[in-house]
Amino acid sequence: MRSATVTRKTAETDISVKITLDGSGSYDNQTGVGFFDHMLDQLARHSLIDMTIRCAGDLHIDDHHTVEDVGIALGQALTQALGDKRGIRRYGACLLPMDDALVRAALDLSGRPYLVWNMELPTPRIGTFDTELVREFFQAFSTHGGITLHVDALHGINSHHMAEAAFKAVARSLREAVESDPRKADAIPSTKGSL
Ligand SMILES: [Mn+2]
Repeated sequence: MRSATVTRKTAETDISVKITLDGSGSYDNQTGVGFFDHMLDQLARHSLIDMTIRCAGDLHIDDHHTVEDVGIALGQALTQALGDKRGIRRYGACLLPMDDALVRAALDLSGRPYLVWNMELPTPRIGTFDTELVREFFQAFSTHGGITLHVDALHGINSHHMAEAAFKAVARSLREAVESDPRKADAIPSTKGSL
């Protein structure tokens, strides 16, 4: 089983992340930020990566450190669980509709972090959640997961739907990319010989 546990403690957040790549999409995510938990649950459910996340963050300031630092720790856990990336498909992409929202994600587990983010959420907040933090999460996750990640909103009028479609699109892409490729199960998927 490819899995990882990461703990990360700073003056701003105290986090533990446990993931299993070859899971069934079970989840138990508690960060103290309700909407963010809802998004992390989507990420687990639709990637089929089992995910248990706890974060005690400085929410008396705002949600920023909690969301960003969970992205960092989750990216670190992904890097750790993937190991040398032998036998994985490496690439994943998904075009995901959710009512009015249509979001495209494409990713490469290249070890080269790069985020292209083309999604403007129409409202500054979803409930009490600052919509800027959706990008912040994926910036941290792609940086520490070594992911080249493109996210494009092709359509959308509702911020909740658009954010959720983004998490689901990345989840489905991730599912594809981390899965083993039975035609090349023993090889690292790069002509360089390493990723
Ligand atoms: Mn929802």
